[in-house]
Amino acid sequence: MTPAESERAPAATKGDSKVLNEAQAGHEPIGGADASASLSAKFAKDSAATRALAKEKLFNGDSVVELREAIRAKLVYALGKTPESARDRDWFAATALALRDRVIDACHEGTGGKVPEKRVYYLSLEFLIGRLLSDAMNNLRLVETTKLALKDLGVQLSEVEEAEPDAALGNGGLGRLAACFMESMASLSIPAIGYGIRYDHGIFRQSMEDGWQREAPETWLEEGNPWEFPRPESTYRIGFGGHVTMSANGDQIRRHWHPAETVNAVAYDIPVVGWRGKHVNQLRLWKAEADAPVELARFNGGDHVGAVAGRARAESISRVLYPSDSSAEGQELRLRQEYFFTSASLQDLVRRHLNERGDLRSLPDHAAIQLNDTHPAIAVPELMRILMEEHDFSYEDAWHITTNTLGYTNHTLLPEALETWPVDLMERLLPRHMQIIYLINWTHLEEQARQGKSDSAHVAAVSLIDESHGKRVRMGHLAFHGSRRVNGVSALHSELLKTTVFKPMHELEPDKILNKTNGITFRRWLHNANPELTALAVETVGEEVLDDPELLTGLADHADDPDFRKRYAAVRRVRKRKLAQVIVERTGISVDPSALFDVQIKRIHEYKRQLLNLIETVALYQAIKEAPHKDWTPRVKIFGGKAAPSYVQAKLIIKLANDIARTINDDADVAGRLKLVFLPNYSVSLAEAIIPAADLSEQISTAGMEASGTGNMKLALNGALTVGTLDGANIEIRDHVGADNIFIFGLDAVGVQARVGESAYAQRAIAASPRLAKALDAIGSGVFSPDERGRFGSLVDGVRYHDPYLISVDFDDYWRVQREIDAAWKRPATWWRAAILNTARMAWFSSDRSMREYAAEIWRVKVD
Ligand code: 26W
Repeated sequence: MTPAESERAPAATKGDSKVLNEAQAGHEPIGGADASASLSAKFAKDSAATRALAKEKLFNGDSVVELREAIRAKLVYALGKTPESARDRDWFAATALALRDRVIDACHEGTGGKVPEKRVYYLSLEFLIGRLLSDAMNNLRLVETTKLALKDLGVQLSEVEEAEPDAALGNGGLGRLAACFMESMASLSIPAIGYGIRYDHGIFRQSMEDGWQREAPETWLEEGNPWEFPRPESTYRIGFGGHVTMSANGDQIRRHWHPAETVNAVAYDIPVVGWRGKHVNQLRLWKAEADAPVELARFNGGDHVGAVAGRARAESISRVLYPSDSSAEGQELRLRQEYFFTSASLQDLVRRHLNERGDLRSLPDHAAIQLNDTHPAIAVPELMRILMEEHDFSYEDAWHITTNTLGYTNHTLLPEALETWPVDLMERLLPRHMQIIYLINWTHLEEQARQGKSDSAHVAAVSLIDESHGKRVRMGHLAFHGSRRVNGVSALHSELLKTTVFKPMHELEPDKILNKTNGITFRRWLHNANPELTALAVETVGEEVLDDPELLTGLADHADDPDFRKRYAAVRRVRKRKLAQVIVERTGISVDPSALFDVQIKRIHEYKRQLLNLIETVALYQAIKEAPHKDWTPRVKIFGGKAAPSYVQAKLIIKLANDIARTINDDADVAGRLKLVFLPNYSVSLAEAIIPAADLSEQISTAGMEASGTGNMKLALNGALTVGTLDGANIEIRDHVGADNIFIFGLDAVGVQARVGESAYAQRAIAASPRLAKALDAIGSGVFSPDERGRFGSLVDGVRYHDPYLISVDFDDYWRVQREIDAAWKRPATWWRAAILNTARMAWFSSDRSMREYAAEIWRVKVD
């Protein structure tokens, strides 16, 4: 935002608290607290009206009775409970089962049993889908019907919704993206199957113990999962280890893999219903089961424990999600998970293709397999193995089929996140695959030699095997080479792929890398998460906005209407009150809903720079204490996110946030101006509560390091203004919402690259910034950790002496833009105008747009 948009800030004189209150009044709902309560009721009515307007399919008295009886029958006959004894969790299961029936009806109506021309197979080790009830109700247009049916049974829908555990089968961005894509493909009627793992335990539950992160196992399946269908008839054998033999048939040599160990992959399907129930896809998750649950001979021989040891080993494959989303830890169990789900998925889709079409030669015409990062990259040799070993294809034909069926999406450039597997581990666990990888690599390097490119530097750069520190398979190179198209997830990221990690590969095939900027599903992140804002949009631009987000643009015409601004601001106010309640319930901290809610929610990682935000918080705290009577803009800094359990520095950052919170929240000198809250156990459902209540969205990664970001899109769509670097999709968000409606600061990716080449940049930056030096001194000397003064020494020294994430270099500009934001908040008319323009101009970031682009340019699937 530029100061040019000047609108005079209400004059606030030092020490005049009455004036300060008036300045804030622009952020109050019309009429204050009472009016806000009645507004809440009005919105509830509005959204009912909106939904009725939007023609809920079965919205009439009969269908309420019908659904009520269906829910009652599920409770009694499927769950064996009585309405009197049922807990919310039972009502949830009964409601989910009743709705699942309707999803299945929609599925049968939609496809009519026809074999689709082409299917998308989305292979992902993570699907962070969250709760499914509101998605299902909304997409079936049964929200009001369900609410009334439950009311008749004496139950409140909101309580039932709260009783659903999150399906948290993912770490962060990559897993949530897969969930948004699944919803969008169903809504666009793109025939698709998502393939992943049915983890018993999703991402760990985070709690705080004296400000430190503690992890506890997550138990979403404890009481079963009413959405899923077990499909024991779709079970595949997955081999590990063993040896390879050869046989000759004329001049044809064939190889046969004899695994030492096999594990069964059993399918569980979760239906994914699209918008208005027109189409239903499946999410097929694999559970690992032992071949023989008990080794009988051992059991009968008296070794009762040893007899079930094999079972425990086999089943450990789908036991738990790896909680690291930024460093490849290289553990054997992880490789077993990757191969397990990839092999099961490929066997399943090959079998389906053969049933439907009879001949695997036509696989590329009828199947597009998308690899979500390199986690399923073993698909390249596995599909080759299936084709050559089980279906007698020649190497050349198998390669043609493979490379015309696979696509690969890259989600990170961080070197520590790029997967490589030691060759000796691969040889031990997947001996046949290692042979095939060598064969692919040999063919690949022969082709280079044929083109006269056999100098050792070139060969080392394009080889699928990295020999620089022991021999390791580069999974990124393997996925790149085995795919028809490779894509990055934002414009900047896709360009950086071409100039950094994949530069040598890109030069060989310059048309292979495409950009497909990420998106989010508006059904979940606007319609379901923010029904009040949705009601306002429907009322303003018409109910068609539910089908076509481009119509949100029409809101821009009202951005200068003071009345509309008030209504838009009142919606935010309702959500901020709700969030304030969540905050006090979960942390005991009470916050003022009229303060600016400044939100940073995402995984805790050094490159995302929560530490920059915390240092700025300390500097602000110090500035307020020095001039307590200045007209500071009241702020609540809200943080949420999990740290990988083994990531020491990230866990220390959480502790720092909590230590700062304890100090400043109790300090009367800053009361009413500054608070800090760390909300524990960030999750999809907590995000749904935070995002509609956010005024400011922190997207402050070191430029060049955040591949895209998708939280940035959710927050901007809901009208939070972004403070961000020119990184990932922030750049495209700026292009859409307009440079006047976003706060950009700091070095860009080129600037970062130049600066890291210099020496002592951190020392110089700190010497030039007394404010930064003072904040670092406070943290480093134990002002926030009097019980252990040296606790944060390593964090502070990291910034002072090394600072690979350039916190020191970007600090002053960050401080500058934050003060600009303080000033902008005092001009409510301008603030709300910018917020409205954000909502109005974010339509392009719908994952429907992303999916249409993938369909047209990568998968070659028709979308009506
Ligand atoms: C092997 C360990 C590991 C696990 C997961 C390394 C890296 C990952 C993911 C690729 C990390 C991830 O989630 N990346 C995020 O993907 C989002 C969706 O494209 C982007 O929006 C985020 O910017 C990116 O960090």
